Amino acid sequence: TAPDSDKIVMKRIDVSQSSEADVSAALKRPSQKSADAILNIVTPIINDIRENGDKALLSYTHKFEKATSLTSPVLRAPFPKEMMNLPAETIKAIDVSFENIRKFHAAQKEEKPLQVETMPGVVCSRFSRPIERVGLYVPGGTAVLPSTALMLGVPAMVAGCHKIVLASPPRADGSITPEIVYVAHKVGAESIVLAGGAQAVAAMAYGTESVTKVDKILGPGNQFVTAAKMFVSNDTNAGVSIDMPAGPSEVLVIADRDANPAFVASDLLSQAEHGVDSQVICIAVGMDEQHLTALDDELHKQAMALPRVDIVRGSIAHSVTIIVKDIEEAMRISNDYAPEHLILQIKDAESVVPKVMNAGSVFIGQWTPESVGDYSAGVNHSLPTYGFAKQYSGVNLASFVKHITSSNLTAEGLKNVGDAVMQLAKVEELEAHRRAVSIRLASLNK
Ligand code: HSO
Ligand code: ZN
Repeated sequence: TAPDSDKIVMKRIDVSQSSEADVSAALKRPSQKSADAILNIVTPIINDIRENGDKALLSYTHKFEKATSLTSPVLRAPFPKEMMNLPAETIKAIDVSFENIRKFHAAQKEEKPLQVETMPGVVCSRFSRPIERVGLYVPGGTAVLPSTALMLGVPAMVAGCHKIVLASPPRADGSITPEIVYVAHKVGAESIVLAGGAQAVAAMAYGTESVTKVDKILGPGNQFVTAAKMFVSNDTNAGVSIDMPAGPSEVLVIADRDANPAFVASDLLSQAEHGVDSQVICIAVGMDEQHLTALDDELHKQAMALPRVDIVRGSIAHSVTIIVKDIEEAMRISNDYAPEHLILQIKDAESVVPKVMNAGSVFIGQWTPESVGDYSAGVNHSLPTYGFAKQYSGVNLASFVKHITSSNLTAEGLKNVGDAVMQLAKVEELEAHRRAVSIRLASLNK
C-alpha cells in the first residue's frame, strides 16, 4: 500500500463549522489563464489562416500535430470504407448510442409552428429553420472523443443542417480516428477538416480554398480553441456564431447515507480522469465519520487502479467533499455552484429534481452514472461548464436552428391594434411609423 502522503483524497469542509466565505472559496473553479495572454497567441494564427488559407492551415497541422505527411487539410464525403475499419463491437456501440441520441433530439422538434391570435385579426407565429452550415469541433488531446462527434453531429443531422463540417486534429501519421470518420459518415457530414486548435476554428469561420465556411461553430476545446471561437464570433465580418463559452469539465455528486460509497467514488473518478483541470465535488448529506471514511477509502482504492491515475491525482487535488446537514443545504450549494453535471445519489432522488435550478444535466438515482449520459442514454454531453449553467443550456436541437417569427393581420386586426402602434410611434417621434398605420386605416374608411 502507498504511504499516507500519497493517498488520493479530497479535502473536506464541514458547512456547520465554516463561514460562507470558506465554503465558496472551496468551491472556486481552478483559475484559467488570462484571456488576454491566450488571445495574443491565437490572433496571429487566425490572421494567418485568413490570409494564407490552406497553406497556413497545413503548416500548423504539420507543426502542432506532427502530421507532416498530410498534403490536404480536408477529407470530403463519401469517406473511404477503409478509413472506418472498426471492430464489430465498436460499430454496435456507436449505432446504439447514435439511435438513442437521435430519438431524444428528434423528440425536441416542434411539431408545428406556434401560432397565437393576440387580438382578433392579429396572428403571431414562430417557426424554425435549420442553420445552413455548421462546424463541429471534436477535440484531440489525451483521449479520442468520437462521442463528442455523436453529440454534435446527430442533432445537426436531426435539425436538417445542409452542410455538416467536422474538424478534428489528425494523428501524427496524418490519419483520423476511424470512429470519428464512421460517425461523420453516419450523420452525413460533407467533410472532415484535419486540423485542430485555433487554426481549425479560423478555417471554418472564414473558409479557405478547401474548407467550407460555416455559420456556427460548436464543440468543446482547450483554451486556444475557446479563445478562437470567442474571437471569430466577435468579428462581424466572419458572420459566425458559437455555442457557449467552455471551461474544464466538472461534476457535483450529492450523496446521502444510503448511497453506495463505491458508486459515488466511481462517478467522482469518471469526471476526474478527464483532465487535471477537471473539478469534482461531493456533497455529503448527513454523513458521519464512518460514511466519510468509507467514501475516502473507496476513492483511493479505485483511483489507484485507474490507467489515468496521474491525471486523477491532479484533479482530486483541487476537489472537495462538502459536509451538509440536509438536502436543502445541499441544493442551495449546488444551485450556487451550477455544475455541468449533477448526480443525485440520494433516497427518493426524483423528488429532489424540482429543487434543481442551475445544472447542465442531472443524473437521477444510484443506477444512473454520468457515463451513460456521456455516451449512450440519449441526452447531450456538450454542456455549460464553469458556472455557465446559470444562463446557458447544453447543446440541444435548438442549438442548430433559428426561430423566425411572423405576423399576419386582417383589416380588422389592424383596426384593433392600430391605436397602440400610432400612439407609441408618436411617443418615439417616428412619424413614418405612425403613418404606415394611419394610411391604411384611412383607406379602409374610404
Ligand atoms: N464528461 C465529458 C464528456 C465525455 N465523457 C466524453 C467521455 N467522453 C464532458 O461532459
Ligand atoms: Zn465524461
